[in-house]
Amino acid sequence: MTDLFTALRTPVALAEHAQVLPGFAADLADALHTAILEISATAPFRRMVTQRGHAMSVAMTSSGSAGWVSDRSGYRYTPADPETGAPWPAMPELFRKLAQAGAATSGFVDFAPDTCLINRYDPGAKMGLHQDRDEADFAQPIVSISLGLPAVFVFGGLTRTGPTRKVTLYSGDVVVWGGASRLAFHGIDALKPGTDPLCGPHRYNLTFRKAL
Ligand code: MD6
Ligand code: FE
Repeated sequence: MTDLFTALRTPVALAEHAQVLPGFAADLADALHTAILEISATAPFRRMVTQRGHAMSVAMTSSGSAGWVSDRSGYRYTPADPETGAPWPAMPELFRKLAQAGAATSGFVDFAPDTCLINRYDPGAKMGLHQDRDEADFAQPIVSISLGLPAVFVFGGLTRTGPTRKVTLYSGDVVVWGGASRLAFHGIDALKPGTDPLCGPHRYNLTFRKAL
């Protein structure tokens, strides 16, 4: 019989080729948090505007050879931070290794992320249902790491209006998806206020992708 802690870390399937790895990054939470603060000292968190001109409630920055940006002309990946003109901070080796380990654990052995988008949620911030489809190569999965306050992740299918399921993501949880689920719709419900021992009033999410 497996013990309680092993059971807690058993992958939770969301759909074909999509699963949560509970606590996979928990031991590295402190180091991840420190790296986020370092990156955001160079490339500050900012609330970008959508094509329609609405400020997003989630604040974002990036690391890696490409960073995700949104403005009145649409969504895209850029090699430099448009706020500073400087290249995005390098992706920390810790980030890359952890993302590759999560991917490999989920059956994606050759994951080569070139970007890590960092989302910061403050109470009330949310992300509507969307697909991640600004990347060149949908054969590569996405790996996402949650840190700080818990959030309700909404996971749907390949159409916007299909059924969804909800799962709470806790600090240290990793989500991996690709293959048949690579273009699944998903979002995050409004963050409930709280105080996380490490991240205070925030939730951070790191999403790793092969963008270019
Ligand atoms: C978030 N995540 O967890 C938002 N996208 O804050 C995403 O939008 C996401 O977690 C693709 C794959 C995994 C994700
Ligand atoms: Fe997404």
